[in-house]
Amino acid sequence: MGLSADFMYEIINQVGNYGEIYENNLGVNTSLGLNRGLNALWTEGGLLYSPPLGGVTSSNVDFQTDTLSEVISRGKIICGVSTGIYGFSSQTDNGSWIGFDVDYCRALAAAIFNDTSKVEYVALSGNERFPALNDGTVDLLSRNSTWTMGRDTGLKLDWAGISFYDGQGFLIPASLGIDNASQLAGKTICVQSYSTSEYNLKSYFNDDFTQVDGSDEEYLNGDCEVLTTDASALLSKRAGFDQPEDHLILNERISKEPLGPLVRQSDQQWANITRWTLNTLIIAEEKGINSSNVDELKNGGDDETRIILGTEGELGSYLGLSNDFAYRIIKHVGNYEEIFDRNLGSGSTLNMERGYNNTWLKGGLLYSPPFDFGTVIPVVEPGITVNVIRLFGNSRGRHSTDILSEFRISGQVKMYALK
Ligand SMILES: N[C@@H](CCC(=O)N[C@@H](CS)C(=O)NCC(=O)O)C(=O)O
Repeated sequence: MGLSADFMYEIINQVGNYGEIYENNLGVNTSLGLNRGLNALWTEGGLLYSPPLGGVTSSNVDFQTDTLSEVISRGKIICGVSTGIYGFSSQTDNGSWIGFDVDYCRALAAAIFNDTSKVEYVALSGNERFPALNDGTVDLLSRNSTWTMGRDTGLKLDWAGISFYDGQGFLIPASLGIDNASQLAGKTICVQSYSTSEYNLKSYFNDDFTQVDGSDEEYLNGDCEVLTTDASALLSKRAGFDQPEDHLILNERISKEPLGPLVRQSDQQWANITRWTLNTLIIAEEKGINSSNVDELKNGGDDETRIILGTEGELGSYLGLSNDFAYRIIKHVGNYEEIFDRNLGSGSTLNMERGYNNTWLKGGLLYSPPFDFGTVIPVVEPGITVNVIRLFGNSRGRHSTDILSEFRISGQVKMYALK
């Protein structure tokens, strides 16, 4: 990033960590007396969650392109998915792709083409995925890929956000008679090379294990005694075993694995499209907008719902998309809850719990920034009279003809004006 190697040390040494800054400026011992609330750590009931740092990794490729224009002229998105993790991305007998990560690609196709079939899927192994994105073989990855600082900065990538909060676990034969991960030291362990799983494993066991490069096949062949990767992938793999009950997933999670779709960092517009496609799925669940009621809510919903669905405002045009891009996503693919349930949750054989992957309103970590309104006037001269239909902050949601000068605006204020 062009900083000194100890920049994090300097931040913490000179300013402190988040908790210190909060407590010193806003906390219960200050005149503001604020509780941490949503701003507590994720492990303490709040939403603060940082991707891990990850290993050292870098790429010199910085592929510049206008991805949206290329996608539109090509007539389809090229989406990199995993080679097969049931529930996330796998192929049916007739060759079509299904799963949670696949539905994200379909959502993107709905946003751009109003047609979920306009996707070409490229199956990529753990080793192949980042080079394929860096060199332009795929437009994005939607594939159990952990957001780490090392990858984000070193590989010049941009995560759209977190679509699935995961952690690394261990799958073992029940016959091994072990119930705690620390007892696995010295064992032969199957792990995908070039993955965060490999990196975490080495530091967890201090290199005291024998590594076999591989996954479920090698594990079932008996090449190793233990299989480790993201717990969600372990659940999915075990569900496909002939005798799933003969295998245990230990309770320990030895890492944070925030998974989500990602793109090259050199194309900000494309990054925004992928980010707000993910946020559409999340905010739609927050607001109870789903594929069954989206038509009704398009005209009958509250202010923000109409903004999200493009009935009012022109958010889509800022992304280079149709203003009803979010409507198209929800209509054709559904909201986050619908996608989770049919691929991973109660509507699937995996029957996973929502856990951290629930909306923040129900105790999970999924949280979308709000969608907002229409045309932006970036700089407003104090004293100027403008008809305003909505303002940020407390005045948000006001209707028509408030006079700006009444608000005694000074300096720079971003606001939305009547078109
Ligand atoms: N989330 C981890 C692990 C991802 C990973 O590559 N997992 C392996 C083991 S489940 C995998 O996806 N294998 C199937 C494949 O390569 O298509 C990461 O981003 O490094």
